[in-house]
Amino acid sequence: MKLSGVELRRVRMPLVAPFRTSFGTQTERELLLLRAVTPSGEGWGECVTMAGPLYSSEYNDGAEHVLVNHLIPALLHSGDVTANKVAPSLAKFKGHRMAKGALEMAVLDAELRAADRSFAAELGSTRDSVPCGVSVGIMDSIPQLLDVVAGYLDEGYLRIKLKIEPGWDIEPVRAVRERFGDDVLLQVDANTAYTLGDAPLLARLDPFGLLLIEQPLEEEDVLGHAELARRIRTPVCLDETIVSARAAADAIKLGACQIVNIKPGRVGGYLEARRVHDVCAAHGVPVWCGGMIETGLGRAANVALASLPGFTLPGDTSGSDRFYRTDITEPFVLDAGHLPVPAGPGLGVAPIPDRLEEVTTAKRWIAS
Ligand code: OSB
Ligand code: MG
Repeated sequence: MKLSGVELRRVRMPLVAPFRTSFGTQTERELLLLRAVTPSGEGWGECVTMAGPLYSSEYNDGAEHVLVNHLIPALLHSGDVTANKVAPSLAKFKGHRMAKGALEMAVLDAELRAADRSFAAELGSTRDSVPCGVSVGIMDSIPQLLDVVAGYLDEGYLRIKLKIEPGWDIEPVRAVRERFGDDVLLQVDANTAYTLGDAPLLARLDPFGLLLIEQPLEEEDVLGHAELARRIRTPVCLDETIVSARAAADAIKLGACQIVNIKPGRVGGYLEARRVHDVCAAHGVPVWCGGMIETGLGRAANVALASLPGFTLPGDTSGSDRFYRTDITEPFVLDAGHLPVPAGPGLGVAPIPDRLEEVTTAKRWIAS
């Protein structure tokens, strides 16, 4: 497949409500979209970086810079392009996995659309719908949290994830358990907000029967997570630490995690995400699909990935209306706690042109 060029768009979309995590509060989603253009059609990629380097070291302006000045030119000069060749063609550039993943996604979408084949079929899907969870931000008060959780349970979400940080951990978990009971699938996500010295505090979550605690310690602290996993009963799940299939294999071998959150952008794309799935499956480690507040484009691909057999826990694959009043694609709508796996060619969804123009703040075209 010849790559004629890539259009890069900056997009800004308001969130339905502020989303607060241990690393900050977001009221809007600023993101990069890529459109890979080939003689046989086009494909869409979504970059999961955010405005600032708070979740990981990557961020929008950095991703745009490396895409425009390094990654896209290298791909344009690499001859015929296939999705499988994107990562090897870009391997000499260190890091920037989210930017690389977005470019690979755009090429993969173009390739699959041209071949009339879906992301799900290509990745190895074994289901036509996936069970969905929802990520609940840090709130100003416990009553407010309980109202928000009640709303999501009414909507049919099958699993609740509470964002936690020091000072907002034991009490919100206790309150949700007391109000909604022990049968609710419940887990927490710290986004690196704790240290190993907090092990006695985190052990106080043990009685609440959580599915998992996600990324309690900093990204590089693999041995710290292994030690923490020995000191608490809640299973440890890693998010930020797992930047590749190799990182997953190492973390599992060192006892740093019993469960893995797979986010395609964080590991450099959907093809590496499948390899993370395969490594975890080979070790009997359950995985689930994380989210990065994606538009319908990234959400479509995430739902496809989440339909692989090793995804045995509900993911952060919520409906479009969890974050957006109006999405740029047809919205993903929950049906009895599940989302349908798109079956059409490529992502199975595409931006609605007028809607995309409304949220686009800048556009540039990169060709050789
Ligand atoms: O750590 O999982 C995370 C959102 C942005 C950055 C990091 C995370 C999250 C979420 C929301 O928890 C996931 C989603 O529903 O998109
Ligand atoms: Mg997380």
